[in-house]
Amino acid sequence: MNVEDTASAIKSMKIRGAGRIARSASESMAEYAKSYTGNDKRDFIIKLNEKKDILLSSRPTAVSLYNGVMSSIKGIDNGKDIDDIRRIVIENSEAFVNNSENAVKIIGKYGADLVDDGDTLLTHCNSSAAVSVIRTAYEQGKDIKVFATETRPWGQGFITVNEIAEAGIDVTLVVDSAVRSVMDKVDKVFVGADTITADGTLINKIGTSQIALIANEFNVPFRTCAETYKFSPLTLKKDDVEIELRDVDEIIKGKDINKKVKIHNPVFDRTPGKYIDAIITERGLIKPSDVRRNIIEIFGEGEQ
Ligand code: RI2
Repeated sequence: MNVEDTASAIKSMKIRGAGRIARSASESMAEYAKSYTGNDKRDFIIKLNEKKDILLSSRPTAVSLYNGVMSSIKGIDNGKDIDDIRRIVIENSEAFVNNSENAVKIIGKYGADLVDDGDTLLTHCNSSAAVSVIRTAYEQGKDIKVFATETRPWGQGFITVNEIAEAGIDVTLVVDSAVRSVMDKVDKVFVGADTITADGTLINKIGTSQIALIANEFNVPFRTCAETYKFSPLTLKKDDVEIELRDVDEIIKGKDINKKVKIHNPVFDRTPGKYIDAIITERGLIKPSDVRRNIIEIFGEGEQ
């Protein structure tokens, strides 16, 4: 898919999930590099940067998109000629996508090692990384049950319950507001991540922070499953991550509602690191207090 179509599919959530949007954006940069027919190296670099900006403007919150796109154009300024720059972008994109897919599998394994036979798990929204943990635990022969939230307003929980049921796992769908009423039956919570800031704050689907608070109240371990490209180098100096506000129609379409009612539709919320027992990454388990050091190791200190 070309860059413009990919950006539009990300905006309209035809492509969704922090990992998926990052991979498809990176792949579309490679598609653009393949299709470039000009013969001016400087023009090629300018156009690649324009395409980067189109993708980055499609959704504001998940840093995975930023990291995926930026890694696909890494080193283009050092490209010798157009063919060399093309090769760099294609190879960067292939490496990003492969590493991303592998990371989800590795996270599945690390997360599953934390699950005990007989556990009841709870998850929110639809996270490939969290589902990978649940599936892997089941494939290890553990007898598990899962609660999954509906996840208003988009209802991505329906995707999750179908994926889990198709894998043969016992799964129960609950509305978001039922989390506290079932937490006494839950042994562990696993959710995904859109962005993890340098101070270890998790930014994930709206409702996540309430689940973390309830898990904390019940002494249930709360863990987020996050490939390290969900870590934000942009927050090393300043945390000004924008929480996306989406069209209010996502909430009220088809509903009988007085025109004077104001609607607020934030898509993500912030869970402070103190409520997170561990971040499960492809590098292993990371404490929220160690995120800053990991960001510097992975991305360097220079990113703004
Ligand atoms: P994976 C999703 O966002 C959810 O917030 C989910 O937890 C997160 O991306 C991570 O998903 P949205 O795109 O990368 O549905 O683990 O708004 O698949």
